[in-house]
Amino acid sequence: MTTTENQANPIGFGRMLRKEDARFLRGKGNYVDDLNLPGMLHGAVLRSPYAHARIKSIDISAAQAHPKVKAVITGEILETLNLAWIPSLSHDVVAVLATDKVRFQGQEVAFVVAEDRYSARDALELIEVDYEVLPPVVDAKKALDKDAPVIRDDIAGKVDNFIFDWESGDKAATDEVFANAAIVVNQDMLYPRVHPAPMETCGAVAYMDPIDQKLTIYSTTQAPHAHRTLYALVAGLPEHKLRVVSPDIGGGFGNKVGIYPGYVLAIVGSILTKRPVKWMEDRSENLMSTSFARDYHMKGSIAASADGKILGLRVDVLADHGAFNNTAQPTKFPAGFFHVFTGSYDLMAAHCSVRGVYTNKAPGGVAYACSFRVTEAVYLVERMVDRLAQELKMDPAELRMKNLLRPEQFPYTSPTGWEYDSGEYPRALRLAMDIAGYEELRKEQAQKRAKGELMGIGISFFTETVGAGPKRHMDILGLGMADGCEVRVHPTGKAVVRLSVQSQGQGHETTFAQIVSEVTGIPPEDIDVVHGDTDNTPFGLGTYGSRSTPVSGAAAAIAARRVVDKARIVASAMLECAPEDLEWEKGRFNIKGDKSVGKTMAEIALGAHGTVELPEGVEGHLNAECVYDPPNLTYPFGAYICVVDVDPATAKVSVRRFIAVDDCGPRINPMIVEGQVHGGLADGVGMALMEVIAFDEDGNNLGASFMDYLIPTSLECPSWETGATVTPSPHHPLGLKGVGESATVGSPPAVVNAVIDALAPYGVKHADMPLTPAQVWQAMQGAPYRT
Ligand code: MCN
Ligand code: CUM
Repeated sequence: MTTTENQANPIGFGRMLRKEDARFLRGKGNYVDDLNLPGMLHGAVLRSPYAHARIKSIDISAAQAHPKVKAVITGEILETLNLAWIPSLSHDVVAVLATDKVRFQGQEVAFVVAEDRYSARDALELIEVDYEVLPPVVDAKKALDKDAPVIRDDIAGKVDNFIFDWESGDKAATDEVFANAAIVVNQDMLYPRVHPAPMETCGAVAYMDPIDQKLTIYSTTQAPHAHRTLYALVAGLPEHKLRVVSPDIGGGFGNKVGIYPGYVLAIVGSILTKRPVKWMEDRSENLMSTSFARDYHMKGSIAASADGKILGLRVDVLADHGAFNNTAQPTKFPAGFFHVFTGSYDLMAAHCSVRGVYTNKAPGGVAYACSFRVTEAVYLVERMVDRLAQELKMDPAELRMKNLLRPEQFPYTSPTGWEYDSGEYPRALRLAMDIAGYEELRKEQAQKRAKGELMGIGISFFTETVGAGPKRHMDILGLGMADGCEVRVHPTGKAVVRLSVQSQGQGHETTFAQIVSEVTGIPPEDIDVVHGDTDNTPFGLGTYGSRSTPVSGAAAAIAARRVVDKARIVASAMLECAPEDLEWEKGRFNIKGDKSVGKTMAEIALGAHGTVELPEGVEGHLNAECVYDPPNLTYPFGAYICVVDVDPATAKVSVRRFIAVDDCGPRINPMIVEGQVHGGLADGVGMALMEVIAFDEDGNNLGASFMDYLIPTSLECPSWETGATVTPSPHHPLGLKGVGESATVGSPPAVVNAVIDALAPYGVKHADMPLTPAQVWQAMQGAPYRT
């Protein structure tokens, strides 16, 4: 495999500038909000100012009388179309527009369609809603109190805010391990509610063509095919008359997996007005009402022998799912993949239980590069291991080295049933320690402590679980998670690859061309990648859970191999020899033993489309397709080390260095992988130090703008130091593992571990994220404090 380190386009894998940047860098991207269809109208959503209130009446007459308003839609009107409520992704229902009650601040109450965006927004002010304010449930820990207000009284017979109980692992075996362990450490921790906050907010343009009755929905979606099928199932629209187009997406990060009320409202608006309708939310709407992430209250316990052999792990989770259970994960897993929480260690037993509750907050939960909640799982185990190191007075690197899974244990089945495909963990940790100069850093830390300076070194080692998923275990609302790919080679040897996944910034137009190039030898610049249009791409479930490379990448590799297999037959017909007498040399077939006689892919393509006589039963042209049902997920991993300085006077944390060694198998494009890692590390610094969606006691969202919801900038980030090891996946056709969420999953515990390490002279054992100066200051004063 080529690993060309220059920026010239390689054949196959290697560093290569992104093809899509030709338009992005010139400001020529084509986002949903760039669309301007003839006669297009604009929609705006009226949202609830209250977290919990009964709707007594809605008066839309003044809004309807506005000269530029074309339609005003309420929940009552949607009820007549059977669209007031739609199924959620987790066997619940979600209100498109509130009918009975509003259940979180920012919930959709009415929709105005007008000639222009300004008039639509102006008309919202003319709608009179009479609310009866109800007490809200804001604290998940109080959601199950006897006297807690019942949020979901729309569900027949519902008398509490309980959603589900779910568990994994062997409870009895775990209890026994704990009963016999020399050391048990307990730690409560919160992974706070955060938001993916993509640069582009969510939006849609819907157009129902009144002539051919075809509905086209241009929307910010990570999963166009899944959306189309769900629209068909929910609204009873014929699927062949539905086209979902996802143009350029300005960041998804899980925020654009689900179907939002606004999309449905744009569709209904278009059906009612017979004109295209655009709906585009603003920043506050995005932060207040779309998929949040995390909000896991965790009670962890870790058991070990006196000399630091980790024996068992258990955790009880209270999961705040907001007002509707609309988390997006494979059906059988209400807590996503949280039960991979034993992480990278070889333990005897483990058990987790998760209880989901409703609160008066926006729904969601699975977003923000979470790998279906592996983020929460990695945070839990990596904080617990550090807590254990603290109690044992053992170096956290040494404790990890002692307990990491060893290469010969792979494939490894975890105590909760995951089969890790491959790994060389100690090598990755050693490399990270070498890059960091770990031993020297510890010496420096000791010298600084002697002077009263606070320096901290934090480690995390993570195992990711990506590439959902095998059909036998995983589906989303009954749809299997296979992905399709079609490769078509044109007569002159150029090619087009059609994918079911959808890039939101990950660079698929480049990397999928590189995959096909790697297999066929056609240069990547001669391969066009088509995605994001259900009329022009094969079915598949879309991009999330870093599944594009593990699933769709495998489909592309196999389809490309099928092209090469076919090319061999065509070449043999052209050269009048047997297919077995040919030898493949990336991009051409030669007669075995004589490189001077052969045919290039371009010549073969022309032959396949030309008059060459092919053997009986072999069809012409040079196309192939594949639907890939992955046999297992892929398990990328990494070792991260963070160095922080804490100002003892102001409690401000500065991240001085961050070392990240990632192993995602072979790298298609090392530059893109580094970009993915850099972005994820910034996410981690953000979550660890500043990001949180906080609420006041009335359920008011306190983070509804970037003035209040802080995201990291280059000023808070050090110059990342990255490294790589390469452990191929044994089951992926090219050995590839996903990487898109690795750094977001792996980095928060490294930062938190570093801060807690810095605060050791104060006896601090734990403090919850975000570690703002106020939070760190309180920890230094010994007072437990929560944002
Ligand atoms: N890649 C590679 N070699 C590998 C693995 C991956 O070169 N061994 C490349 C891929 O080909 C792809 C990129 O790295 O171009 C990420 O690949 P993958 O891990 O397969 O993840 P996906 O493409 O499925 O992307 C999804 C993932 C998720 S779930 C979130 S959330 C997230 C992330 O990607 N959202 C992002 N990274 C993001 N990056 C950007 N810019 N924008 C987002 O919204
Ligand atoms: Cu969980 S965020 Mo990504 O899987 O789209």
